[in-house]
Amino acid sequence: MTSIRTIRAALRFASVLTLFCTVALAQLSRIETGTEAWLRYPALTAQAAQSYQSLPSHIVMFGDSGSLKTAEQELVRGVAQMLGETLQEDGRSSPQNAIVLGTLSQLHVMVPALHPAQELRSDGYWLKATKIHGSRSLIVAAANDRGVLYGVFALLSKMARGESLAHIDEVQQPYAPVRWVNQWDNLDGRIERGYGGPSIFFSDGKVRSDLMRAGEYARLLASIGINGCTINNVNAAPGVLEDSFIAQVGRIADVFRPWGVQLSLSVDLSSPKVMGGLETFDPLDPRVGEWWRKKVDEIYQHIPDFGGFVVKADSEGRLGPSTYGRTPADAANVIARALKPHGGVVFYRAFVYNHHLDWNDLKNDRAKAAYDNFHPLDGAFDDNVIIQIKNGPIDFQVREPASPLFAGLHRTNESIELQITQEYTGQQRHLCSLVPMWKEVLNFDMRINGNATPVKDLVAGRVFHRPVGGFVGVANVGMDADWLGSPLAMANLYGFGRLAWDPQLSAERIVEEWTRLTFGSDPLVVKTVSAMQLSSWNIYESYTGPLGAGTLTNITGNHFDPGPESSEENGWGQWHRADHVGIGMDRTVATGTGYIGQYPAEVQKLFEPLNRCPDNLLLFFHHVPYTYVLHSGKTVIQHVYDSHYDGADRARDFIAQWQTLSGHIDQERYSDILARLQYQAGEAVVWRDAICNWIYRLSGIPDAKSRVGK
Ligand code: GCV
Repeated sequence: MTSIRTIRAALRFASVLTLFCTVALAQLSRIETGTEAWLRYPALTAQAAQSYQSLPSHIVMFGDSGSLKTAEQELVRGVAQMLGETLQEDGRSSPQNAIVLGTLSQLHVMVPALHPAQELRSDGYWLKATKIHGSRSLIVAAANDRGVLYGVFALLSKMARGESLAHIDEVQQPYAPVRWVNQWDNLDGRIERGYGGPSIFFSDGKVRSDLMRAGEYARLLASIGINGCTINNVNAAPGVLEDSFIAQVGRIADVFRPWGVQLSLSVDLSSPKVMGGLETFDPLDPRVGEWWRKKVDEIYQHIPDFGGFVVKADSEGRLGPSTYGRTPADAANVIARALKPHGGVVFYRAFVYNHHLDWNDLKNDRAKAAYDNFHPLDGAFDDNVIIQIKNGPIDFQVREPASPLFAGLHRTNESIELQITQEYTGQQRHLCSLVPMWKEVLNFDMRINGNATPVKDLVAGRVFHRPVGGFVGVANVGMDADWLGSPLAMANLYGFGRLAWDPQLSAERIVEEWTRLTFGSDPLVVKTVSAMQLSSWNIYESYTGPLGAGTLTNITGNHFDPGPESSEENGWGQWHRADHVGIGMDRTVATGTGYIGQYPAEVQKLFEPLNRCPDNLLLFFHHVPYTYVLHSGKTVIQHVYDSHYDGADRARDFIAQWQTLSGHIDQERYSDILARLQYQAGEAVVWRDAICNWIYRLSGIPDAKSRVGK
């Protein structure tokens, strides 16, 4: 008995010492590398700290799960860094003068009279300042232990942003159960579309021996309410399901678990054949069903809280059920049935299309593929299958309309796939905040049966009362100190998490929160950085792909440089159809590909008539002459010229805006970001000149302001 106590005391001492050292190091030698992202917890000024003078000095915790312990440690760490005070974790059970952490049911055993204004759903939490038997307490109660962790992060975020806790009484609930990220990491350590260094999970075909960064990533994810992470590329290597590899993956799940992040894997549908030794992967062959069942059972032995699988099939060269004349529902269901007894889910991606389309056929249209493939299967998928739909019908271009498939599944679970990775939006070298773009798509009203049915409600399963659904973000954090290769790009990871938690939040609020947490609350910094972030998507669009023509990037190469000609004369279907007379894809029902007919009737009326179609999506839906006059009163060609010049000017203005912050933020991040903005300004000119000259050569129509073709 004595020895157990001694060991416990020693462990306790060691953990306090570690914490002390971590905090001391962070405070003393603060070099701003961006690693801490929005979890910096900087020491508050004496004035700011005053608001938290009456913060209780003890922690009382009900329960001892991994997530609760993590919550407690995070709270101690955050308060120590911001206030320089060590909260006492002395095992007390009295909630007086304490920060109380626990589930609502545990709290009620102690204090039956306390109730939040609404019933808490899974992962939801309640922050409440109250008096218990005359002394102050601060309650962090939740529906489950993970919710307590989220509540602690919310509390610390408020302190870091200077919000008072004195009278707090706030319930927060997630909008949907699925709030996941997909990493596209390859087992050799490279990341598909990765711009922030090599994988934090894999190296040389193995799970990395040091998973410290993976644990830190899970902490970042948990702090914004993300509860799942798929660790490998959707272009999945079958080897990920080898017995020896699953055991290794279990180590990643172990570092995720304390943060409430469920691990999942992308799988190759041909695995039963290519690595399982069967002669087929036909989803309707009973041997294949049995293979998946055994494989899944094995995974759960190593990872009891495994989340499930992501499937990319019949897409960009990946094998799929079409090999055997089977449907995506056949394929998804066979895996879903193996996962079902364990509570796992299958995300089946709707990104299924033919990349060998005949570009000469004006009726061909890649944008139609997702709806054509999945709408006829509505109702055929098992309840633990989720159809994962990219926000737009093509592929994460700078502007696309919301995919009509969101409105085309009434008896099937769905989730939206947003790309945090800036593949087509500047690859984290250009400032481009995607939060305003995501807000537009999430708020887009599909008007199903003439009712308000915004995309955010469809994916959350609220319209058709689906059991599961939500939000998936494709992320590409890597070993770079600042995770994404750019400190400013982290606003997109933060913004994705915040929108997945609550898509009602405004872009302004999210960006301001992120700025305060990342750079502090100096009013000039908050105003300037927020304004830059909020204008950046619009600016990037204006010098890369205005009027819905798509990002005119080099699509057969790096997806970064201008390359408008690369879109045409190939089977990939990212066509803009520019010729000597006009530009744009005719997707109308009347004369075009018929894509517009995939939307509910009211939405069709918005896009089909040329004179109603919004300017910013005109070229996505219509082929028009360069001389066509927009709602703005400008011709298409003049708009393209003006937009590119204006965009490049505004990108250059970022430099001056940033320079006003000299001396207001640390030198490391100031210089790093300044260099990036200077690079972006140069690139914007390259884009401007490339696109303006290209379209001038094609159309032969001069710029009214005589800037082009000189
Ligand atoms: C993982 C685009 C990207 C590919 C990506 C694919 C997908 O085509 O360029 O890198 O592959 O989308 O989402 O599956």
